[in-house]
Amino acid sequence: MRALPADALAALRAAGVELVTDGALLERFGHDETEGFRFPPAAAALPASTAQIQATLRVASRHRIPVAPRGAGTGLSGGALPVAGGLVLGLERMNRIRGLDRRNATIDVEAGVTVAAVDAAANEAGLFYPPDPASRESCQIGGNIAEDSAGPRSCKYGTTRRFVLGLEAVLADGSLLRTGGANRKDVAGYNLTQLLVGSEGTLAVVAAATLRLLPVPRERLTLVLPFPALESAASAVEEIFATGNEPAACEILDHAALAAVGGTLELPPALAGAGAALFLELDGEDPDALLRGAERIAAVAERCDGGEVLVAQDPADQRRLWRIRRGVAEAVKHRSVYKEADTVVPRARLADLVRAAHDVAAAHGLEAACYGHAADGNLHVNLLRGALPPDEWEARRDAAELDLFERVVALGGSVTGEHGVGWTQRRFLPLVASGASLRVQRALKAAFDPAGILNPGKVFTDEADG
Ligand code: LAC
Ligand code: ZN
Repeated sequence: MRALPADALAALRAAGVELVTDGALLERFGHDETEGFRFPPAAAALPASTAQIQATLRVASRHRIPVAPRGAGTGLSGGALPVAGGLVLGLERMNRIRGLDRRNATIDVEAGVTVAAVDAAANEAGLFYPPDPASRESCQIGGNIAEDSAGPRSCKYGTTRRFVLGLEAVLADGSLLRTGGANRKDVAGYNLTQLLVGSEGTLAVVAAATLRLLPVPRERLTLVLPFPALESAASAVEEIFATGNEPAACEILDHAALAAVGGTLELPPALAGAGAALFLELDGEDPDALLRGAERIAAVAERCDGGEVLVAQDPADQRRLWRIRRGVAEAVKHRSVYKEADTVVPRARLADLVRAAHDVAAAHGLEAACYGHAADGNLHVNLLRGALPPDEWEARRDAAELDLFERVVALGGSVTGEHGVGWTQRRFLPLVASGASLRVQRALKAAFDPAGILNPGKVFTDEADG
């Protein structure tokens, strides 16, 4: 890896920015949670204030050093990988909660605060922060904003972007950009806040954000529905929504996903042999209304060949069940080398998507583990290497993934629902973005970052590949 110029390092030190330059200590900045990639950077800068982020970017800009912004490194599309070398800009020391405004139900947080800590601070005021990625205990709000992350509760509450009211961000040249604020409505000028949400660290570095909070629902109910096959579970999803239910979460797991997580956690007997399962959360004010909802959903399950529904009212039981759902990604990873396709289709096409995933895996002779956010039509299709030799695996994997995304796009879907394009999905972006769309996206990139130092090699295929 090419070392950074000595005067760049000296300038960063003079600005008081904590630096990591030791090879062994840099190892942790060279990977995220995406498969087995390793791209150690030349150095990592860990600024502790917005002024230090500005100083870091001013130096990087002057020396044309590539900068890969990084939260906790829990991403699943390689968005934080420093593929072009240079500098990792880690936001972990930007970890202050600046203030919570009860009357406006907003919270001001720095980028390095974990999502769980944002929610815990909100809970103390009787409020909550709904987005709940599986990694919520460790992932950071800045990374969630960069990726527009989501989790089970996006079913009812929407993804991260719905909760971002304002940003304090730093441009590639070090200038400070404030967007939005605490206003619930604001149509003055272009909506730069929402442009930066989901921009994957390629347009600016988010230093802090003002987030919208909601009152904590008084009651929650968790339902787990076993099914003989993924197809029947997918049909049940369609019927649950068609019959006027609005769960807070509605998640789907196939047999292979259940088997993988069953290898790391104890499953309730009803799930141990199931072909698929749905995990639902109902929330609201009135416990009787939730129980009536649970009965309606149990009736749907029965019509779709489902087994007996597990209902958890006690918070500890609920947490135990959700641990199973949240543990799937880790469990699949431990089971086999894998490649994840983060497919998404309009919800009513979920059953078609499930069939397409099975067909494609079978056609390429691969095992697949499928799970995800059924309510959003967002299925993580994990292709598994199993015992295949590396060359054979890579050839089948690449062909299967392209085949799958072509089928997904034909169903009206897209090439990533929530994990981002990042490094691993770039070749698929042209399947959904037209020439005009890519032209505008590249022009935006050039307007924000003319020298192309921010997260190069991400999103588009024709930038420096490191
Ligand atoms: C999940 C992560 C992988 O849904 O997005 O568990
Ligand atoms: Zn997910």
